[in-house]
Amino acid sequence: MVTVHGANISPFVRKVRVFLAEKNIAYTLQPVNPFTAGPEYRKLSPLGRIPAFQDDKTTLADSSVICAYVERTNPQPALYPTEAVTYARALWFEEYGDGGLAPIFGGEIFRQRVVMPLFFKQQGDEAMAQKAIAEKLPPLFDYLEGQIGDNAFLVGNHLSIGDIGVATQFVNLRHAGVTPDAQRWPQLSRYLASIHGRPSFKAVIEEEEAGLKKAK
Ligand SMILES: N[C@@H](CCC(=O)N[C@@H](CS)C(=O)NCC(=O)O)C(=O)O
Repeated sequence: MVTVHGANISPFVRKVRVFLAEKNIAYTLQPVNPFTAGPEYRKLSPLGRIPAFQDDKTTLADSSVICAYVERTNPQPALYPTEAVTYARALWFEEYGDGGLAPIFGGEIFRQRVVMPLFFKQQGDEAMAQKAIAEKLPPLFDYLEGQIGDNAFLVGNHLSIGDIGVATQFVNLRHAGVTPDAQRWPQLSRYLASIHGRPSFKAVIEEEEAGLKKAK
């Protein structure tokens, strides 16, 4: 039996949940708030972050580690390309999401507009969010627009960890009321609608939207 530990609005928890859903692997989501979790949780996740993962063989932390492990234990359908260049490109897009998009989408926008008011009952820094939206998002969107072109996926002809790693970050942006302008970024908008429309993403997005609505 597989258990994922974490909160559903985390982009990294979502990355693992979508990955498991695409692999058709059943799991239980064990709720963990990383900001209030006690020292016991560090036995699962030594840095105290979410997600953590358990199956009958091991315990793991970090969404990238978890996904890479699940690919080895459950190779089909393949979510990492096998050829060297496309494999590296898929890893690059995963990192673009984790290291490039997350600090801005998460820290500067989602945290200010959603986490602070809903979960900390404090006013977020709306000026920070506005500045990030105006100045930091356009170059990130421009890059993705150029990389996607008229393709269905970022790498090759199949969904990969690169798509999951990028698209999961856009869910947090969407929760914060921001979506790329379809006039200015038509390919990115089309691409996101398609990836977020997959059953794997759709299910978690609907669950999260219901939870956020309830928390308001
Ligand atoms: N590289 C990690 C990042 C995970 C991460 O930063 N999770 C956040 C929530 S979205 C967290 O646990 N933050 C609490 C903390 O850093 O103490 C992964 O991919 O799993």
